[in-house]
Amino acid sequence: MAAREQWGTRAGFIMAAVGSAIGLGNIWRFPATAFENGGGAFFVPYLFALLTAGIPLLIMEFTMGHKYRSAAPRTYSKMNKNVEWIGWWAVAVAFVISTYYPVIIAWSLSYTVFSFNLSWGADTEAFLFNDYLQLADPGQFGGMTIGVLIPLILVWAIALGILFKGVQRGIELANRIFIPTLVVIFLIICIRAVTLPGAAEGLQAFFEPDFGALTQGGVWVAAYGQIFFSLSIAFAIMITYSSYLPKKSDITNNAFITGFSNSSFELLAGIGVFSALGFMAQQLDVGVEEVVAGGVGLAFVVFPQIISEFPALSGLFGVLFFLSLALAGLSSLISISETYIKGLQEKFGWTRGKAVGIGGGAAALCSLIFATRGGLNFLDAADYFINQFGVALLGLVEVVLIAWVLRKLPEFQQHANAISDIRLGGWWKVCLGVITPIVLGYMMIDLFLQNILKQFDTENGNYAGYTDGFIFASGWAVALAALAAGIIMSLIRWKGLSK
Ligand code: LEU
Repeated sequence: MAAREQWGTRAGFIMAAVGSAIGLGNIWRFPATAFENGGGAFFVPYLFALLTAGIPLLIMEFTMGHKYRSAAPRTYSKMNKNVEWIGWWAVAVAFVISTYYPVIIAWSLSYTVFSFNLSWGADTEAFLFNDYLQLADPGQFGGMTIGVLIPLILVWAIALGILFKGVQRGIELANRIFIPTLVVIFLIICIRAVTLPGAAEGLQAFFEPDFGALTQGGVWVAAYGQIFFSLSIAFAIMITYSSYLPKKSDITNNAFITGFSNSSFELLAGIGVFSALGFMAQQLDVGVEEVVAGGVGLAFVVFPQIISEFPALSGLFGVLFFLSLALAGLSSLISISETYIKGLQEKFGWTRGKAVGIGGGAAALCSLIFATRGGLNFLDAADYFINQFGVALLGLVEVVLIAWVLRKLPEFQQHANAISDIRLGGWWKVCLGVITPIVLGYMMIDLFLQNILKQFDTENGNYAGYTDGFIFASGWAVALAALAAGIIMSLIRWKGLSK
């Protein structure tokens, strides 16, 4: 058996981990989530979630990867062979994310091209939904959208090409190029954005605290959801990446660097986005809250509008913005796919090439669903359900299992302390063993109740107003399928490395 692949340098590992963390979540998810959840007051639950759950979990996953030197399924099975299914469940959740995530990167590539002559015109909403996505009704496929399909193929070709090259010559090298480029581009965007007329009003809307929001459970749920998704924790990624760390590596310090870099970028994105929104609001002579929109709407409806209004060099600004979205997304997509590529390699003894071909090929094939005319609706439902009942639920299962069932925290603490600059104290165990399970446990009960009760609530209805049938087929079924796939994979015999 060939020696395990390893990162070439410490900086290479950090770039890759930061590259995974910084993604679409930072640029189009964070600013809108913060604004919807109390603006400046969101920082309180956000920082609380970062410090008590995000960074402690990141340290834990880095320790697991480093200690067991395996992708998630084998890591879990080495802890206890009865829990291998949790590792596969995490991998299956990553697989689902990797089927819709590249579609958003594909849109970004298209919009990079559209930026050259601002081809979205005056009505950017109609352009996105009617001209570009040609959106069909929820539940309908309505045939492929060629405009999405072509960049999607390109995204997969780049990602799988890099993954095929392996850890050092593929993932590490790509991130060493992507991440510094991304930071430079994004700084240019932010500097331009904060110097636009109206930027101050935008920033005020972003930072103005609404402390009443702190008493709402939903704000805390949003903060935890954002931290988990954004730090790529709880779904196999960071375990896989840290399994390539050389024996002599720092764990705790690397986790702090990764966590703080990600949050700094998130803050930067918030500043850039809200400055631009302030500018837009001033142009239209309305309040900032009237131009803000969540998710897809923010990046692909509001931003094109802002870009068109730019005093000068609109096209260039558009190219930079959408290119940064694509770059941030690509380095994250690579990390999501590496979870199943390495998992399959270890389980079946496949070469990297075979695992990239089969695993990556399967994900690419499934992603075609989201390139159909009904794609956006499927994407929206899958994203919501897999994040709540995949990522957040897995986070809870993971901490409860490790802290209380297997009681591994003292052993992990020793392992990390033996090789790290920063020593972990009792606070780390309190965060993972007490605070995180309580907050996440409460959140999950509330979420289940809300989503189940919604099926009977004729007034407020389902998530985003979708029908029961659609929510079941595109939401619940996807989240359940990931769990089922995890269990089935764990029942198959190991043909590669021993478990
Ligand atoms: N952390 C990434 C982001 O913020 C997402 C993850 C699924 C790789 O976009």
